[in-house]
Amino acid sequence: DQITIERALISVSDKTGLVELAAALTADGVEIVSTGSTAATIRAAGMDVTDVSDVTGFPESLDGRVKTLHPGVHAGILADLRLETHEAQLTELGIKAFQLVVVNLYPFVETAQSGAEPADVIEQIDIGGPALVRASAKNHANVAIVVDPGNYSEIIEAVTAGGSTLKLRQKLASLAFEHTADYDLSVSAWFTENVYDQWQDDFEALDEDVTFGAAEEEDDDESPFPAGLGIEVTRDAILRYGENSHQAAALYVGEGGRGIAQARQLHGKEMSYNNYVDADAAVRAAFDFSEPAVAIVKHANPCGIAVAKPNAPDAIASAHLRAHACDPISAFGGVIAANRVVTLGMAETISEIFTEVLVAPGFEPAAVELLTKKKNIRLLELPADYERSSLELHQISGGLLVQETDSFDGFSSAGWTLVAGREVDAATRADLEFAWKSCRSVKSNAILLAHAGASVGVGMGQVNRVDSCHLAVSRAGERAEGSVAASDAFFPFADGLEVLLDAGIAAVVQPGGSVRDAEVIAAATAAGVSMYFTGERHFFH
Ligand code: 93A
Repeated sequence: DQITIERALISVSDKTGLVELAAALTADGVEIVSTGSTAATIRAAGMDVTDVSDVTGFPESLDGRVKTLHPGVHAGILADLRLETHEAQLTELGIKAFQLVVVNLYPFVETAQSGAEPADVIEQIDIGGPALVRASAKNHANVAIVVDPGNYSEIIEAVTAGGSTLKLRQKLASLAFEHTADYDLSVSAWFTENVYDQWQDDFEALDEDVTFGAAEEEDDDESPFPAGLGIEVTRDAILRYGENSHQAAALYVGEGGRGIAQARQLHGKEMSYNNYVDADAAVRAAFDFSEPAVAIVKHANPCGIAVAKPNAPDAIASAHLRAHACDPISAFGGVIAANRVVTLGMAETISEIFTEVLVAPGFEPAAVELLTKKKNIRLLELPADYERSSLELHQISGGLLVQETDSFDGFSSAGWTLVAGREVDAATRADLEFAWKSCRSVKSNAILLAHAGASVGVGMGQVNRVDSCHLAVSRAGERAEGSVAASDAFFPFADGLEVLLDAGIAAVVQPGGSVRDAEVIAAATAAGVSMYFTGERHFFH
């Protein structure tokens, strides 16, 4: 599998180590073919080099846009010489094969970062280079591809030792595809940014006319939504990637915001798109409570929420322990939000659990000291006066949906109606209030089972309520018995409720309002379980 190197194509923007490489190849009798300034550099160092235009019989044209994009080059790279037919065709076409290709690409990222004009940035999108790299990497059975001056010494050693091995060529091919993929991702991110910049201009243009919240005197429209949103956002960071690694992403920060976007990162790897989505959901859940509360989120859904009495010893650590106990399997790799300063006690527990992000209004110095020993956890400190945005925006194709945030705070059971069973005792009532509030942070259809100020089973995001009930019950296991249940919207039939009743819940709270409420109430009554109607639902999508 060793391939002797007789002919090399070198086309590099970064000339680091070029002369040394060319000298080593020349010393070993390798013929070098090169493009414009690469050839000039080699020639200036006193070595022989063949111009690529002599190989193609075609001048480098269109200001260099077309240099190596020619069958005379690409057939020489792509021929699979294990096949007699390929060898015969090369001979017939008068094309000589390459065994080594050395390319590094136009400095696109550097040019974009220098603040160059878009037209100049676009000119630095390398087309011919990636084609050379990908063709060589595809044909690694025959060709070695080097994209990084850091690998020159390795290839020089191989040439001197008599040729490249398959193992080396495979490794180089993998690096090559990684290199072109990274390159394209940067190009794509640049395009995305430019699009967002245009949006920002649009937002700013709107702002001149309308400011959200300040009703124009002559504006007699009663709606809280002005004709334009007037929301100003500024790009704060380009994220590693979006929801998936093939999606580019950026964070835009709203003027005067005091939310997760304004949080300060104290430690850890860069935040990702998904980290922000989950951190926002976790903070939303934890900050719904005035007492010390912790929410653990995975894929934008809580897998544990708990509160603690403010005067309990190390209340926030206790809330975390009980939130974690709800579903330790799901909490692995989760995002944790606390609505109080993270104590050393809480940090000690978290340091034992693989956690992506921990976000809180503050951290005890000893907690930071302990957690910064873990390199994988990201620590985010919220602005002191954290507040959720009053508007929620959701993009749909061609536009935006805008709604007021669900800031309803009538969570007290005082306004509820008892529709089945007897009035519950104070502790059960407190658990019902906790469950009802918690379940509005759970994606619909949401069923949340709770006991003693902690969720014990969460059923989220199902397309029917019966499945959410099954999920909550199965996650709770034995803890379902005697727990209380909350449902974010009414039970359309008795079937979902029956799953909860069979599991032995003690009480249930739900909005009511189904045409089949009578059936649902009858099921609760028959089971001797207390049921309250809130008259208010809390969908969350
Ligand atoms: O403009 S290109 O997209 N078209 C091509 O045909 C082509 N061939 C090589 N860019 C092309 N290259 C790139 O030119 C290489 O990737 C390398 O970065 C650069 C080397 O050009 P020079 O030798 O003139 O500095």
